[in-house]
Formats: sequence, structure tokens, C-alpha cells
Amino acid sequence: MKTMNVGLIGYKFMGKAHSNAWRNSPLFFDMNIKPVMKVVCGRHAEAVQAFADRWGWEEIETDWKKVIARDDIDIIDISVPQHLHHTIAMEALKAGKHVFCEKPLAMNLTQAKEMAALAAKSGKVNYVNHNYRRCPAVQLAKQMIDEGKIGTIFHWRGAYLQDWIVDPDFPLTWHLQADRAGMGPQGDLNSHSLDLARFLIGDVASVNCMTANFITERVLPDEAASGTFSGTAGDTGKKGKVTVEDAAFMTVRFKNGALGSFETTRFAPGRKNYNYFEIYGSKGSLVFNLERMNELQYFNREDPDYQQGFKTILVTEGVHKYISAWWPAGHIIGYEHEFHHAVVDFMDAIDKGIDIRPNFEDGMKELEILEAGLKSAAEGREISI
Ligand code: SOE
Repeated sequence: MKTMNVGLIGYKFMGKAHSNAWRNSPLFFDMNIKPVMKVVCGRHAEAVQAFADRWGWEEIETDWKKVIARDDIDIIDISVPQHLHHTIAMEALKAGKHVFCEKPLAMNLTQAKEMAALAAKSGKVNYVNHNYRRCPAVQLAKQMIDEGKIGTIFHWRGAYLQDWIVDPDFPLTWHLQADRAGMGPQGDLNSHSLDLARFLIGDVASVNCMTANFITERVLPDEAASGTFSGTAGDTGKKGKVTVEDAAFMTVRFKNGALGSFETTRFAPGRKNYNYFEIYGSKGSLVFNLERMNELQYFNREDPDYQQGFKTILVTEGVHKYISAWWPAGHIIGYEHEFHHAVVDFMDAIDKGIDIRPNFEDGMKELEILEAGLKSAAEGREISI
């Protein structure tokens, strides 16, 4: 069995989701190249060591440059906040590593262009982890669209809603600071929705967008005690300015003539990770809701009138992509399984010498559209891509 050594940079929420996938994918899927959890890197040695012990990483590092410099590391997994993606990915590609990078690809289009150009020249597998593409129900939607089941597509209606900062006492974590996050939910969440729309509908010709800020300053955080979805106020009592949008509502014209809407906010109480889309076509419609991720709603205009209505396809039969590696029909899968599917396809791309999508080129195109959205919001006009 051929193996490749992985170096993971970052060990919080995404480091955990990725470690789970690197560790367990070979147990469920037949892989020609098996990933080896060689080294995990983070700034605080004691915490990283505890993480490595729990998840089975062989070694730890506290300097990501040393991980990249190692000849025995084949793959660099970037699971740190996006202000570090460009620097680490560029060094990893220059060192001849394959790169598995969290989304959004970069802080801005300029960085993304450099990353995509170097990745294209490198001949190395490069992937940006828009994990929701690899949900079997989304793969089924793609299959049904490609089979013409819903005909010519008129509309995409997407919403990616969360509620974890609606509390004015939630502190100013890095997600709310432009110099570390780049954007707010536009980059964090609409990037996912946009990736799904580009995968299922096609590319975007122009955008219109409006943004809003509801809480403009927040108490400074205790960084060590804060993460994604969780924030602990620091003891200084000092406040700082929120420098990213709290919500972004964007409409787009797709190149194929379809119209789309993308709503994203972190101020939707009760919506914990509500990644949802509807697609309307000349022959029918599809609806996906991540909170019911094993189901795809399908309306078929060609059903006889007395049977017309949305039906629920339970996407757990072995015929669906990835499912046969898991459980029998009806034994549903979860959020973490999409990360396994990404790892499997990433290693397969290396084995076969092929591309995996979304790659850095996709990540760059998404940032181009997302930035155009923020420009549209700032200037109050439609922006062509
Ligand atoms: C926070 O909004 C977050 O963790 C995103 O960064 C992820 O990409 C998303 O999948 C879940 O929510």
C-alpha cells in the first residue's frame, strides 16, 4: 500500500474535522494511496501535543515553515484562518507539496490569483475545501440536473444563515476583523453557497449586493478561549470596531441566463448552520437543506396532476456516490462524512494525476464574485464579473 505523509497546520474546529477524515477515510474507502497523519502544527506546543495524542498525529511542530521544509511531508493541510492561507499555500506549492486548503481560499482576489497561478504551474493537486459539494444529496442534485430532470434552469435561491453573533456581548473574535477574516459571512458562508451554485448552475456574469452591520463594536476577546461559534470576552473591558459585514444579500445573473439570490447572515436566531438552496427549472425543482442533509426534495412537472407535489428522495441507497462505503439504506450520514469524501477524492486525484474540484482556480473565481458583491454594495450598482 502506497502512503503519503500529511502535515496539518491548525488544530481547532477544522483541524478536528480534517483529522477525523484523514484518520478514518482509509477504514471505509479503498484508497490506492493511504494518508499518514505525520505531523500537526500549532503555536502552543502543549495544546498541539494533546491534540496529536488524541487524534493520532505522530509528531508535532510549532513552526509551519519547518513542516513545509521537511522532505518526508507530501501533503500540506491548511486548517488555519484565512489570513494565513496565502503565505502557507505559496510556500507549500513552492516546496512541491500537494495542498488541501480550507475555504475561503484567501483574504482577497489578489492573493487568490497568485495562489491559483502557482498551483496551476506546480502540477500538484490543489483543493479548496467547500465540503458541502461532497454531500451525497448535492451530488444527486448535480446528477439530476445533468440528466435534464429539471430542464432549463431559471432560478437559484440560496440561504446560508447562522445566529452565533446575534448576542451583542459576543466578543470581537477574528471572524469579525477584516485584517484576519477578509470578509464576514460574504466570504465565510456565501463562498459555500456560491461554490454550490457554480457546481450546479454555472458561472456568474454580474452581481448586485447589499450588506448591513447591526452591531458595530464589541468587547475584545480572550483569544485563547475563543473559536468559531464560541467567544469569551477578555478581561480588559475594552471594545473594538467590527470591520466586516454582518449580513450580505446578493442577487446574481448567471452566464446561462438564470437569476440567483444568495442570503447570508449571522443574525438569524434559530438558524445554526442553515445552508439551504432551491433550484427551479422548466421541468421541475430541487430543494436541499443541510439540516436535513440526507434528503433531496424533488418536484417533477411531468408527474400526473393527481400526483403532483414535492417528494423527498432519501439519499441513502448504495447507488448514490460515496454511500456504499458507509451504511445500508436509511442509516444516515452526517456533516463529518463530507470531509471524508473530500480526503478520498483528494488522494484519488493524486493517485490518478488528475484535478480535484473545487481547486484553487475555483477558489479564485469565487473570491472574484464575492469581492464584486462587496463592491456592488459599496457603490450601489450592478457589477459585471
Ligand atoms: C463558521 O461560520 C463556519 O465554521 C464556517 O467557517 C464553515 O465553513 C461552515 O461550514 C460552518 O460554519
